[in-house]
Amino acid sequence: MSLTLYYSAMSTAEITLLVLTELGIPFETVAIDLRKGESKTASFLAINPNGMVPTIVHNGTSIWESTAITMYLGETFGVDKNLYPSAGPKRGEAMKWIAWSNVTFGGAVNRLARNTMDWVPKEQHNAAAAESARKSIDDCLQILDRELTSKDFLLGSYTLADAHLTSLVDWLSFMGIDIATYKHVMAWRTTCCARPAYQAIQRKS
Ligand SMILES: N[C@@H](CCC(=O)N[C@@H](CS)C(=O)NCC(=O)O)C(=O)O
Repeated sequence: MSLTLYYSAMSTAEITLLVLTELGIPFETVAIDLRKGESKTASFLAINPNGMVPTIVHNGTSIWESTAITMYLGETFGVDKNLYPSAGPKRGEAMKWIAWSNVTFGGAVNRLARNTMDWVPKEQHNAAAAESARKSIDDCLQILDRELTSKDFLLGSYTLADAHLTSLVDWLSFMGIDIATYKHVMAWRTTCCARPAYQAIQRKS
């Protein structure tokens, strides 16, 4: 079996690193320095024409998009380890949360970042767009908080859907957004971050 993760620190690839670490399967890491343009070289574009991390190559097949990667790794390696549901409604729930993490929640976080953060030139910032993104993030956190009122994890027990979302929720702290008022989200995040896989990644970076 050969499995390679094309990775850059402090990027969406952190999600896949956490998922792979939770699964405890052997993989190789190839560091891609985004600032040096290594995601846009001909050799990397041949693996992912979008020029983005994360990308994995599993036994010669290239898979990109972090959501697809989490679902693929989950169904391939996670079912026996109770980290991903077998095919059926529970798997549908896992897929729902993984897609929501990037599209609805991650989309709002991205809009806020683009309209407030230093890496985007100030003249491109739009205060109304930033405000609307803040409102969307708040809506998402309320949905998540309600979901976690009656259970410890998204599907009841810990799965890769929790790993995927934990990694994205980390972005909020980088952006100075306090989640302390969402008590259930806070408790969930604390438990997820205490897991050995999450801790192992923090020690490496
Ligand atoms: N939708 C993609 C987004 C991945 C993405 O935005 N990756 C960024 C890093 S966070 C990237 O590789 N950018 C390429 C570059 O900056 O050259 C996913 O979820 O995998």
